[in-house]
Amino acid sequence: MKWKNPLFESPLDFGDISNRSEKEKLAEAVSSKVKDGDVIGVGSGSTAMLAIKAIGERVNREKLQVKAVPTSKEAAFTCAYYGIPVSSLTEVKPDWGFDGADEVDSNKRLIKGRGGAMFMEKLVIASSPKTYILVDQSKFVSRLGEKAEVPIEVDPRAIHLVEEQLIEHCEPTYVHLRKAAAKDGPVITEAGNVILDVRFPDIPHTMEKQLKSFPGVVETGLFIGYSVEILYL
Ligand code: ABF
Repeated sequence: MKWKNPLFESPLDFGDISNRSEKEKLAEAVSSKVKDGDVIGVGSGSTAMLAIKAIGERVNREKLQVKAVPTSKEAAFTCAYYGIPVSSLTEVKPDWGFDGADEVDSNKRLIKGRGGAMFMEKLVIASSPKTYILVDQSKFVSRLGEKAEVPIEVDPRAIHLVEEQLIEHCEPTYVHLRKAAAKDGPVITEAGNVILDVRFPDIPHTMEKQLKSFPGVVETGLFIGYSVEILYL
């Protein structure tokens, strides 16, 4: 008897998604950029999942040979579900990529990391000559940090050290340890770290590098100066 993977039996509908129809149009737009033979960096979050679906449908319909470099287990699973072969940065270099964001300002500076995958997202974006950032209208801000907190992925042994450094050097409005739910323990990232969600009164251009210089900081959700093109309706 042929074994069927039970993970792939029920339809994948991604649950409730805010601004879904706008995100679906962005997903279609990015899927039209796929060419036969492409190695594609694949982001995380709901917009990226809809884009994987649109790409998977095109790839299957047109029998295109592509490879995906996923930024999370969620992205890898969704690629597998739609029959898109996955690879990794140790094997291939992406030709281009796509991802979502939580905030974008007029200088293409981003805050990402609501799903806690910013470590891999940054590795894949930094390895790709160009990444399309798919954003619905709710993501545009005139001042970075206007609505979103900046997530900082931290080795669990360094929480207090990083918090002290943040307070001493960056004067944050607050620093919160991200929890799975109000009474639960901390969210643990795929790399086994925790996340501090930090509100800053101001985010200067130098802040991404400054935060990375603190011992214990693995990655941040600030994406400043990367090769990105913002895709919106
Ligand atoms: C990922 O998904 C994250 O970096 C970002 O935080 C989030 C955007 O989510 P969505 O596409 O669901 O709005 O891209």
